[in-house]
Amino acid sequence: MTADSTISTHVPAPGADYAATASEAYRAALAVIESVEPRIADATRKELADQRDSLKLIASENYASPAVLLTMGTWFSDKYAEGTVGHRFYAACQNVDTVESLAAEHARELFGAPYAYVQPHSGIDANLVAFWAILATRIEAPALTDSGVKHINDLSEAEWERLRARLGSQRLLGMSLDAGGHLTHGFRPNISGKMFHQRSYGTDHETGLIDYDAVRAAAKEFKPLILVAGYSAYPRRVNFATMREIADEVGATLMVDMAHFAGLVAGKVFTGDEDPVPHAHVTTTTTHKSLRGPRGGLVLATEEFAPAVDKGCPMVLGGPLSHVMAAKAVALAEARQPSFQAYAQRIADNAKAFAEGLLKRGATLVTGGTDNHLVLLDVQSYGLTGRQAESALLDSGVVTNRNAIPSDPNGAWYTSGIRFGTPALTTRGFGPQEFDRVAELVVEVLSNTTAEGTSKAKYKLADGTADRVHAAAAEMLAANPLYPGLTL
Ligand code: DSN
Repeated sequence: MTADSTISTHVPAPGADYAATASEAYRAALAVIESVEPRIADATRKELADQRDSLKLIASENYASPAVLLTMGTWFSDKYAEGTVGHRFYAACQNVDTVESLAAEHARELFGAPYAYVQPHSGIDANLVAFWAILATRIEAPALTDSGVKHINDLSEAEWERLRARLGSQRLLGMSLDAGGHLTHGFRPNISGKMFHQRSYGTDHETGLIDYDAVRAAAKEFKPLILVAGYSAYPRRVNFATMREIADEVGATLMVDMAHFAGLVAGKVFTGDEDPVPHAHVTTTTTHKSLRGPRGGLVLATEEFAPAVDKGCPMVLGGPLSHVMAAKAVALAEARQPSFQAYAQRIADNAKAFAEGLLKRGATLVTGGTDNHLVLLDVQSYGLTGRQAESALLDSGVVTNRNAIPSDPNGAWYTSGIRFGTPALTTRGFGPQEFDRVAELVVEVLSNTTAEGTSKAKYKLADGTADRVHAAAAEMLAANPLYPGLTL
């Protein structure tokens, strides 16, 4: 690791100051669960132990604070509240209105967005809300005006069928899966691929980077209604100002899926052209990745698209999970603290240190490095598939996920890559030095793993490797405990 004066310092994870109270709460909760279904109490305790004892490098995971986790376990879970704030299909939603309003206010303030919708249950749901809000605004609303009616129920059968056909024949341009795009960006196994005519833009074969001229050319030729930017396995930043220019040139709506890097946007690591919110018409995210909140989704929108986004439930969503919206409000309040900006900077610094640690030990990285929170390692030089590498790492206590690389010869199941992310271990307190050591351990595992025959799944890990790596990891994990002070 090269000395760098910009490298951030350790940022304590939220929760240490109320660990004793949280411990009491969890002990009481587990005792209650134990009395009804002891196997669930047991699995809950084991999950904490497993999370504490492994090097979690899954780029899409994190550790939410005890405050966020505790907020999810309340009677808000029992309340139906379909509709939106002040406009519910159920009575007695006054407290849910408070929760949803506060969560949305925190989201607007945190991201500087005109409008926020906090109901989506996941990233897929957030993207579905966004797609249908764009279709409703750009296709349905003008069709109603043309027919001289205010509501779809007032259309004739023939008009309705024509509108349905138009809604189902729109075009979407997004990043290809093997370049790091996401299944929900118009791919056939996901409903987005069945809804849209989809075309993909990839990355430059030499550099692995987005070629904006190629995106522009594809957009001009294909003329999509929606241009999607955002990724789940691209280790670089995106220029969203340029993406917006391209969208404007072809009359497309720019939708950005920032699920992976929302924490870096919230923490002001991505600013200016790299901050999607001022440039996109609609921005979607999950709340549980680098943003470090509860599992869920979120949509931000301009005034133009806000009314349609607001109809996400019952348009595509079931009743809102009010207990999770409450936890989103708590997590977003945490993310508005200055310490979150230091945390976000450290995520990026750690990813750089990890990438440098791999590169100096001879590894091959897609795009040659990283400038966000993730690193994509090409494991072909170790004679392994992604599946074999993932399994050998897991045997050694290193939790990752295999991932396709551009033009992957092993396809999307076995793959030739491993995706690593730094948000979770950064929450535990790992810094650049620890990440350099983690890189050393990863290379030790992969260098001591051999493929068995022609199998893409079977492998052999040299004797002693898993034990050595487990022991080294245990030292680092003990020095950076998960939920310090929390005892069950
Ligand atoms: N599961 C998330 C990820 O790992 O990127 C998104 O599908």
